[in-house]
Amino acid sequence: MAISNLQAARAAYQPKLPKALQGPVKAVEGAPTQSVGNQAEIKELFPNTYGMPVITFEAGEPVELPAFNVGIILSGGQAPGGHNVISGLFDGVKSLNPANKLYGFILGPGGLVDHSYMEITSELMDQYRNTGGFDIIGSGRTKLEEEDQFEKGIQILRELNIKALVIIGGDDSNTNACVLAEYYAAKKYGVQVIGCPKTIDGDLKNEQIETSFGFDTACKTYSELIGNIQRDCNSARKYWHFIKLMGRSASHIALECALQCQPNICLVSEEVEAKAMSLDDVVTYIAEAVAARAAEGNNFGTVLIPEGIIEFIPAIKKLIAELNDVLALPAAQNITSANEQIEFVKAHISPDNLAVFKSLPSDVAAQLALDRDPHGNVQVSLIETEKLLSRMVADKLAVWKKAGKFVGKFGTQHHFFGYEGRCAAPSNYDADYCYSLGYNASRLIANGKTGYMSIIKNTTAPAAEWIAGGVPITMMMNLEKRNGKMKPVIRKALVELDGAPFKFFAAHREQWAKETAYVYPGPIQYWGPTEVCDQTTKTLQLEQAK
Ligand code: FBP
Repeated sequence: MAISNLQAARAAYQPKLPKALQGPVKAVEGAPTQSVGNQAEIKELFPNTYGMPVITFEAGEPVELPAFNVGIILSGGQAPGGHNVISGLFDGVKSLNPANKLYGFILGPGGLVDHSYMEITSELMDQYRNTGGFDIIGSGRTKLEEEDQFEKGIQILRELNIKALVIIGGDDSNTNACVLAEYYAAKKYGVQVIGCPKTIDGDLKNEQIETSFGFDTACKTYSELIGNIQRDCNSARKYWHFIKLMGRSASHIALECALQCQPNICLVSEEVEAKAMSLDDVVTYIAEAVAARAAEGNNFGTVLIPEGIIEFIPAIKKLIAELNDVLALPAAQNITSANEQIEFVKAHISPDNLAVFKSLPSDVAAQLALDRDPHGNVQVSLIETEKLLSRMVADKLAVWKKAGKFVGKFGTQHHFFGYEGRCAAPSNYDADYCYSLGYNASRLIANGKTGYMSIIKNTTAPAAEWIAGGVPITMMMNLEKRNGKMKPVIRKALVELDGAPFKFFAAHREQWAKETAYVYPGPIQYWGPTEVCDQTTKTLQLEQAK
């Protein structure tokens, strides 16, 4: 396989580990835990994996373990550092006993069900150390939730003599990991299941999980691109750039990029919802900033838009909630064409929601009415909100121009950044964090744990001071409506409006809107001064400074 010089040099990088993981460990157990919501219901659904303690690893005595095999699955969207989780797990498992084997299931959870797998050998592993992407075994979005799938899984796990399965995924995939752990525990199948917190979206975080891996590198990659656009924008001074950023419902990516780049405008979906803003309010907010800059002779600027914003406009949120229920009706399951689906939706939603539905541009309305992803989420990455908003701002400015309220020009460019960052070569932070998460998972396995997520904390400190351990997945759960039914799920972390990152942004945004206060972060650096190469996200720095 041909590789770039950077990849060759990066392959030699040895990721750092927390001190506690550098030798034999002992597991220190905290107090029994409770789920974050619906405690009685979650306890009943997870009788074997509920209430377990949080675990912290400390230096311990060496123990000899018989050889065992481990399986690994990459689930959902790609995130930088996935290969390092695998290399950390590989090295951790081999350090316990060189005869241990690691098997990768191909193309996500579907590989477990279809018995599609490969052994990850040391030669194979070495080609992927510190690289971006999930291509070593591929990823997929098959949802593991049926007993039939779990039973097919156990057949291959037994055939390969696999003692533990590590599932690398976001909130939905880790919810499924927990359901699988519970099922295998209840059946006394003797297979452990461990999760790993992945997603560029940054919405899998809480008291125990500081950040999901990949968020750091993805945001740095998007910020480099936004910075480049801002330089171009400030050089030509003739365009407003509308930049949509991935992140599903949460605005963490947009907010982090705003903290790094200081654009003129950054919308935060969670704020739009809290202020009960209508689509017209959002458009007016942008148009006013455009008009104010135009009055100073600045007919250019940048607007960051979180991809999920449309879901947070209260009237549209209400519409989506009803659409989800309607699309889950048995009669909707046999629809084969998009047109039929839209007509079905129109015939079944309430008059209020129908009015909102009809008021939306037809392409956006159609998108909201079309299929959900396997976890029941609206596929917001497919909705062209950046074009929708800029079109509506242009219309408003045209009206204001006639009334003498707008004196400038409004030329636009549109961008959507998502896929560009999901497979970037991991930053030093993600390389170390991911390797530690994987290595740590091997210690959770060796300690016989199941239904836990691998966690590494204190990550704004140097890596040696990081704290390694495990959190029971049930601790993060509550009940939420999915595909029309109440389901146990890990609670998604949205941007907190009273949190330090948003407060910092809110304190500066007026100045950034008026002035041209752009910051140009430049590309991720791997070698050089620590303040350039080893900084965590601004979000994490602000959160941990409190
Ligand atoms: P995960 O939640 O699986 O980590 O995926 C994140 C994400 O990149 C979202 O930001 C985006 O909305 C979605 O995946 C796009 O999905 P797909 O890769 O299926 O197009």
